[in-house]
Amino acid sequence: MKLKRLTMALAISLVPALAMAADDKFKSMDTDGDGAVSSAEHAAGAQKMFTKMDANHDGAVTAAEMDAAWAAKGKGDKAAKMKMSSADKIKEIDTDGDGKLSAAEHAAGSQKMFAAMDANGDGKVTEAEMQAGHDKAMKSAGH
Ligand SMILES: [Ca+2]
Ligand SMILES: [Ca+2]
Ligand SMILES: [Ca+2]
Repeated sequence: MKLKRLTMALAISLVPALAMAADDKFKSMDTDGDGAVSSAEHAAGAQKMFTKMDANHDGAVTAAEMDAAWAAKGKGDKAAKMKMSSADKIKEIDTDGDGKLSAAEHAAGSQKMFAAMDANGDGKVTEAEMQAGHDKAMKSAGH
């Protein structure tokens, strides 16, 4: 009985935490709080993410650095389910093919992603567009 109640309490407390994580990501990018992420806000968010992933600060993000960043965020399992490794993700936007992402390559890649997510082309991505765009991107990239 006690154990069951504990499991229930855990399940209840874990679910909102997961939902909040996605919401937080959107909110952290929506810096002016108007409920939509503009391309400038998205670019700033992408730059912040790049800096965070570049653990040795050499101006390039390797697959290992990306893996470590995702693992630290607790998204490793999700990434594995999407069947897209960090190396694959890098390949998608590694325009000079050196196997690493420069800040410029990452910026260009996230700009492309922003354009793909902005379904109605108004230069802003709402939370719904972001969710739908991510799902689509992950599916089409899943080969
Ligand atoms: Ca905004
Ligand atoms: Ca690096
Ligand atoms: Ca590169």
